[in-house]
Amino acid sequence: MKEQTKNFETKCVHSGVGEYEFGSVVPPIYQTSTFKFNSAQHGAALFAGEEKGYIYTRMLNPTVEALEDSIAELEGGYKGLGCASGMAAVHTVFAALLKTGDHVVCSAAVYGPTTTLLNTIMKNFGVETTFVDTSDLEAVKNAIKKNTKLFYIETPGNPTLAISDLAAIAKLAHSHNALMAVDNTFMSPALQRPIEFGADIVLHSLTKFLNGHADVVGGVVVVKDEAAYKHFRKILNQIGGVIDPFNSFLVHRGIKTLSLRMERHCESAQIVAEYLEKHPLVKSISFPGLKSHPQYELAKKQQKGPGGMITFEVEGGLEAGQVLMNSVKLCQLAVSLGGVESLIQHPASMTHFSMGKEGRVAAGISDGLVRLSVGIENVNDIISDLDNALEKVKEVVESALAHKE
Ligand code: LCS
Repeated sequence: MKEQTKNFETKCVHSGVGEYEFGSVVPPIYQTSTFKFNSAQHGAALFAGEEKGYIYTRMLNPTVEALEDSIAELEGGYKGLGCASGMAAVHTVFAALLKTGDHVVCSAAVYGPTTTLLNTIMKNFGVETTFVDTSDLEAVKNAIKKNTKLFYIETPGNPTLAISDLAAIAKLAHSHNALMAVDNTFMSPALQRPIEFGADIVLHSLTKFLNGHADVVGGVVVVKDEAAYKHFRKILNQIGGVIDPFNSFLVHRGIKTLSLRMERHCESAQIVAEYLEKHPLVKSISFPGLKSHPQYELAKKQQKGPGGMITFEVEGGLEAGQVLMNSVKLCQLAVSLGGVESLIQHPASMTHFSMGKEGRVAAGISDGLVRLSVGIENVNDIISDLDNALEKVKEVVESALAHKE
């Protein structure tokens, strides 16, 4: 019989799910730190890698592995490695691929702590980084050095939503014997599968769209072959930043609705972005589904949808932006993103504060920028919330103008 190839929506429901005791339909939670050996010889054989089996949860756990297999299948990779957080995943990638004397080309617009990790801990270990606008291919080419070993790309970038050409950068990386790692957090595999464009490594903060319910912190690294998997597993085992079984179970559960949620995130964010773009108090807006986005065409080529993230600036700069964030009621004023609830936050003073002003200016993150993660509530409710808050902004802007006169 021919094996049936599954479509993505079907994979979301079934990937990583096997056969279990008592006919359990979902993977059981193996909430154990360690696993009994049948004999001393069995234990020795497991440690020597001569037999397959579980030893100790930091090394591998069945509930964690079910999640890892699920994400690897969704991304089209060989295997996943579950990490304690998105930052643990970022660190695992750097620790596995870089050594003293190596150079990294990194997107300027990345999650703030990723920049800080490269600029502090990795720098202390003798790794040098050039941050460039990776949506500009010439800038990427100019940043390459003899010792460039890794191209670290976030697309769409956090928070500017600048989009980088994955296929072109992968080609560039490989022609320089370097690897390309892609942080796919903002898209999820439902909207973008970087391995299809040549990426060697894909990583995620599971905290966001993959889990989707704002109740877990986690991360994952997906690799393409067995050799890479063995190397990364060894590194992660040493670093120890692994996800635990219960959180793995929750994320795996969240993934079942990933394609449905992403459809709604994209559809609603498109409507919200079109509303904001027309609003007289919105000075600028970045959303990959708007024709005004500089990489609108590229987004259509490599993404299956625009995503659920919008960044915009209101007239009146930071002060007006703060009025907006203090006035919304449905949208929660909180960092993080990708959950069912709409969240709003201020990158310069929150998620990207650690980069410092200079880093933010170089990455195109102005003080007035506001970031919105559009949830799956009724879109009309999200728009009325923003509309009411923008009315408050109008009062502030008008009173500031009156004071000037
Ligand atoms: N990569 C991206 C693109 C992220 O947005 C984040 C977190 C991380 C990695 C790190 O993941 P974590 O360790 O938090 O699971 N981004 C956040 C944000 O924009 N607001 O709060 C967290």
